[in-house]
Amino acid sequence: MYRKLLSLLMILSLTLTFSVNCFATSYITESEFNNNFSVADSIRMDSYVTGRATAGDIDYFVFNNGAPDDISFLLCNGYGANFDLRLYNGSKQLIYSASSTSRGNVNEQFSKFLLPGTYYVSVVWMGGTTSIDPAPGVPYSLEVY
Ligand SMILES: [Ca+2]
Ligand SMILES: [Ca+2]
Repeated sequence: MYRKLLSLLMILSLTLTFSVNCFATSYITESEFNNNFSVADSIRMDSYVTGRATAGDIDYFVFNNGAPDDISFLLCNGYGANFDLRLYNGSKQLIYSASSTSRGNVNEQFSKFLLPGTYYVSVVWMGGTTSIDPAPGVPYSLEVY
């Protein structure tokens, strides 16, 4: 009984964490031009970044992982575009690509065990909605934690 309650609580807290991630009110915003590795925006782990992407606008971010750990990546998307989320190591080699073919409210989420070092993440617009007013592009939020 206690065990069941505990797992229920864990599921509940995971659900809550997930919602908080997607609807956090405190963000840092991407800074264009960030369309390749050399001009990637620096982000900190456990903080949110928001940006906009569309056809022809790829967004690159770079972060430093301080300790060997399972690192989670969450891209929240609620505006009818299909985004892919890609992870690269410090040598700019692709480690993982999270892609869904679904549009709409489909988030990209994955975890990877990462050694300490520099990593890059890119957000790539793959289709669907091209722009949400007033600014060009389709909004998303990204968290590395
Ligand atoms: Ca952008
Ligand atoms: Ca960009």
